[in-house]
Amino acid sequence: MSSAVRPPNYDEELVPHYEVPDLLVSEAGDPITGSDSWEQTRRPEVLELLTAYEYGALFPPPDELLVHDHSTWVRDGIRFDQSRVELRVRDGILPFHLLVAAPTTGLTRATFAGLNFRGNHTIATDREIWLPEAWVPQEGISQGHSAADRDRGAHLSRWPLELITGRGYSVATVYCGDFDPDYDDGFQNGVHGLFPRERSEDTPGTITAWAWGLSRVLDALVSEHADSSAPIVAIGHSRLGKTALWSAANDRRFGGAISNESGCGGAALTRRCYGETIEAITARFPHWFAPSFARFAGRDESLPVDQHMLLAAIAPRPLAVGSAAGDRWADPRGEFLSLVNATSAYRLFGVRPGLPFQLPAVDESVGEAVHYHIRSGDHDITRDDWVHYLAYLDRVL
Ligand code: GTR
Repeated sequence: MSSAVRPPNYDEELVPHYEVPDLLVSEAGDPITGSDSWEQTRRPEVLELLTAYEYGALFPPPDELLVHDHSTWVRDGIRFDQSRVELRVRDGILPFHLLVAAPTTGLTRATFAGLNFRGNHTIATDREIWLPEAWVPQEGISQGHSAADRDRGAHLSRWPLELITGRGYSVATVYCGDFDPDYDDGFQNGVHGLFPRERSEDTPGTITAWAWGLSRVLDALVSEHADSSAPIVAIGHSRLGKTALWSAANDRRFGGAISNESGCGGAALTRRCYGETIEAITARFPHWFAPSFARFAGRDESLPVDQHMLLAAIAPRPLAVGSAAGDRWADPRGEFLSLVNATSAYRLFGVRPGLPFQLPAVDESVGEAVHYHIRSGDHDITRDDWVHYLAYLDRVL
């Protein structure tokens, strides 16, 4: 963090008085009273505002998606499918490794589509899983920027595959760096390289690049399993939770979204300035957002959007927001209040969000059409989080 960044506020008394932008009034000042005016007027406006002021312009879909080198194996009641997918556009090719873990029954209630932080080989120990060919982050488990065998299974606890497949669900995952390496290179590499453009205020950041990638995971699943009617639910933890939300907000083919501790620029209300702020996030991660977002550093209240708008763009589809009590940086209360504010969009569709007014007790699960929980413990996605998400999806799907 640069020395100019103010220290985070963790005192509720010091949260500024704020008002979030009204979901139910259009930019022209007209009331939004039903699902039709939401779909035709307000949702497109919300997405445009989020594009212009926060995440940057969307990339077009690729011209072609080719699946190569398909392999499959079974272990402990889980069927693994691995493939190398090539995305082709006029000016280039972007390859990625897709890993799917499914129940061996061949029946799936729903597929969780989520990017992973450091490579498919970190989510399971199976030696069949290819190492990423792309740059991988240096901190933590790997040394240098190449993936290594010793990192196999390093993130096992984040992906409890036996639990998920045992409950009849599948997981489809890709290493986020296959779509855009997580460092600031001035918006050049990864997906950016496929669609070169002049730098501007709404140049897409890495979250938009990853969100585009998650839609390509969905494309690949749909092309491989055209006969399946099981919904595909976007999921992500932290920066990849921001990604899952932005992807599902734009791409209606996702049957729902799950945000695990996505915090600032994800589920949490920006205007609370609790924990991570625009100033802090754009100083450390200037490449995640469009350049326009950093202009609001230190004046979060004047940002024309707030994160309840991102959540509302997912309505009326299932939406779960999970926080952790020890993860003050991601502002659990701000994540809860953002979801509460987003429920006015859900009500337009006649669904009952069923959220309480107050932050629920730790480890309790609340909501009807939408879900919220705050887990005990720190910043992570754990088996306990998955237990909440599975119970919620069992109920609403
Ligand atoms: C933090 C960042 C958060 C969150 C987190 C993560 O350092 O400040 O916004 O995204 O990383 O992705 O683990």
